Amino acid sequence: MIPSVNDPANSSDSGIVRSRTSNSSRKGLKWLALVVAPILLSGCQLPGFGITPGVTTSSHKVYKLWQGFMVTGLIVGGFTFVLIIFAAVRYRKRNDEIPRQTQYNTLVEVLYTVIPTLIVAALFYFTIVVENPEVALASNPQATVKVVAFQWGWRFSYPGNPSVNVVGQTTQNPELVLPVNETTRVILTSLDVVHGFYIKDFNFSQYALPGVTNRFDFHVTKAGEFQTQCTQICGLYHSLMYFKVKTIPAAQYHQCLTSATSGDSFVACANGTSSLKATVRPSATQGVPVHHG
Ligand SMILES: [Cu+2]
Repeated sequence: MIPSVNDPANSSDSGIVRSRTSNSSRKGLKWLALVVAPILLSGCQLPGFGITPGVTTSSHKVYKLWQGFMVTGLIVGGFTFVLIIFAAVRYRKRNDEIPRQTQYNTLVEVLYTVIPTLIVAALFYFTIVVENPEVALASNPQATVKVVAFQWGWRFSYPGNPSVNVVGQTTQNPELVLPVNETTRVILTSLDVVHGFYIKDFNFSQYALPGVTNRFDFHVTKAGEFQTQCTQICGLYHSLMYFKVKTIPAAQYHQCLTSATSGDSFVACANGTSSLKATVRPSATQGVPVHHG
């Protein structure tokens, strides 16, 4: 409830009310400035709120969008929290008299309808601006990988070399190899139930849906190894559905893919080792196992 200083029923003490109101609104503004100023002044030193800028071209934009959402949420949530505490303390019950009734304040009602609508519209706009390029498909991706999720593992196959298939399930985390500074098309589906294809350092998540093929592109900017996991509870061993992403220089990627005779030799070449990686067993290229239950 916002007290109306123009209420004729209170004309006798309207001067006192006005001075109280202006005092408290000045105090409120001071507090608001104390909360908002550090956020504004810190500029690009904003915290990541649990995520990092990541290693793809779009992960940086997603990172900024996430920061924007978090800062907006903190301002709105903080402001609402202050108002609730202020109202509870300032207008707490002091005696049995019925307090002044100040509903139907048109200005306040218009403000609390219009401002949240504008905030949501702005968040929606920035989401579209960031998301549309992220899900847009390049006309000529330099690499392609097919990803099949299943209970409870992953299969990666590379149309550039049909003999390269990498499969891992439960404790055998398979390795997905991607080139750096090139665009890779990922073609994703699921054999059985809904799985979540999530790479933390890419700030990216996509459903692997049975009967549906999802396509998206990655443009990785940094070589390294990145952990991933299934983000949909998909059955008994969902918690073991990990895989590793290894990003390597594009020249090495294409050389390894061309010369590989199996998924294992491709992964070994990408890791610069002649021996096979422990995470991919020799039997892993024999196809996706069938699961029951
Ligand atoms: Cu899963």
